[in-house]
Amino acid sequence: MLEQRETRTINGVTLALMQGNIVEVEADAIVNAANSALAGGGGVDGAIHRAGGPQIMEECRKIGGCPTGSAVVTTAGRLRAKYVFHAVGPIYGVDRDAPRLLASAYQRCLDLAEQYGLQSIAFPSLSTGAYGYPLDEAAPIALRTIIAHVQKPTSLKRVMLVLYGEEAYRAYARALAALLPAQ
Ligand code: AR6
Repeated sequence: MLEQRETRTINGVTLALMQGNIVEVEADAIVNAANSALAGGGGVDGAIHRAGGPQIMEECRKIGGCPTGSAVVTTAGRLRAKYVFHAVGPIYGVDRDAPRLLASAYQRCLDLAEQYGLQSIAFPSLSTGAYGYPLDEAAPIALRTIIAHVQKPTSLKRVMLVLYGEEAYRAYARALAALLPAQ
């Protein structure tokens, strides 16, 4: 089940906090929480490749890899999206400069959305599963990066953060309330 639980409007752009499985979202681009080898894995990555089908992995193999803090583009197979942006977040406690790399992974996806002229994009909570980034530290970084981006001219009309489970949702809801009090 996918549920929209909270929204803000910034400069005409809707920022939505959703709870559920990101593969159920309909968006121009769905962001994957990938690894730098683009090798697939568990969590969001596993769910996206399972639901999207083998075409996505074929394209990942051709691309070959992606540096931490960046993202690459494939088509979206059977997902209800035009593109998958495979973003690589930092591994907490391993990668130096993790806050900057996490912000950069979100920023790169937002820049790709502009480059492709997209109206909607759905992010998972990058790095907060297998990569161990604490939700309460990651949520303000993700939200600040998105909010700052949509305060400038943009093709985007809707940016979604799809949170898996109540704990992740609450961390983002708290961070959003601190950054942008409810309207
Ligand atoms: N929809 C939305 N969010 C999800 C889903 C889903 N279907 N499944 C998990 N989450 P993770 P990372 C949440 O581990 O930390 C993979 O093996 C999850 O609860 O998917 O960036 C890759 O191949 C967590 O809050 O990504 C990489 O090797 C968040 O999504 C590595 O894990 C991110 O968890 C990437 O680790």
